[in-house]
Amino acid sequence: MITTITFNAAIDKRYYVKSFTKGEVQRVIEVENTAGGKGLNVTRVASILGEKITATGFLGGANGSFIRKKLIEMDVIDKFQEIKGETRNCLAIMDEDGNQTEFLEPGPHIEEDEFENWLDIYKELLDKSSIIIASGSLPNGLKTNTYGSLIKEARKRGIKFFLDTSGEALLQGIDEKPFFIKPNADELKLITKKANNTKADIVAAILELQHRGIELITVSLGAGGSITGYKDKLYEVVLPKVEILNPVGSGDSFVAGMAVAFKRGMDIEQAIAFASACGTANAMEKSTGYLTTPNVELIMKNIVVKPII
Ligand code: TA6
Repeated sequence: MITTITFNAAIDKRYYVKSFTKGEVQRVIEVENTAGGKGLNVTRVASILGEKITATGFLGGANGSFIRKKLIEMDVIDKFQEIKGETRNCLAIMDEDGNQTEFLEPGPHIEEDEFENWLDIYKELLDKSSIIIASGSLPNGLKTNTYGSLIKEARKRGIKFFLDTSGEALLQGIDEKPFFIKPNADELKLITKKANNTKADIVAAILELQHRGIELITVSLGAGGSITGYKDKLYEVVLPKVEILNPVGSGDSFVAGMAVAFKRGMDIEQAIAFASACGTANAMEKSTGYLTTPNVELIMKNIVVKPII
């Protein structure tokens, strides 16, 4: 079973405007509200791909109730811990030139007893999960080593832990050797404390992280594709050109695709192609953290995965 963790869930509000000018009144042409936060984007995409997902984390207030209704619609098992605080909103403003501006609220404060109650849920899910995916920022009240402590418990049970976060939470999570991470160039620089301006820099950084015990590492290069390291081999991906409608959630869709690929026993080159196709298919949709399987299949045919070493 695949379990997703979203500690800092959000209602992702997508505003489509003609043009976005600071300091002016803006009439919004189109609004879309989705169950968001990285982990819930992963949850939705993995569900569309045909997996039965258990989703956990924290939800509270009217926003939390909205998300619980969406979980029912997605046929996802809801194992979220109810909190007193209000689940946040995250705003993505898109204009007709394709520019995107995001406003990410910090989210609610998590009380100590709420986290303790959630740990009981986590312990129960450890016995049922083959893959755990934790994505996104940590809300106030959670220690920066929270992901690290969860990874430690998962590793003891041979569970593959996929971690997609940033900042101090990523740095401390890495110390506990998650199975998979997907740092972007800035996060990679934070981890290795070395420049990564060239492909050779990125290859060296990935090999260093594998040496530190992380088995699967993908460095996203945005539209330029990605470089992945697995079992002492590295692969680069050349993506087909597609019309981009909304790139928000593409990283989350990639993570969902990679986890589903490993659950289905794909070999590494198929897994990289499948995950990359999911990330690209998401960007082809106006909705955030969404894709269609026909698009994934179509893109799979046009993706090139090349071994580097
Ligand atoms: O990756 C896109 C996204 O999931 C948005 O949907 C928005 O919810 C944001 O990231 C949340 O990021 P955070 O790092 O705060 O969890």
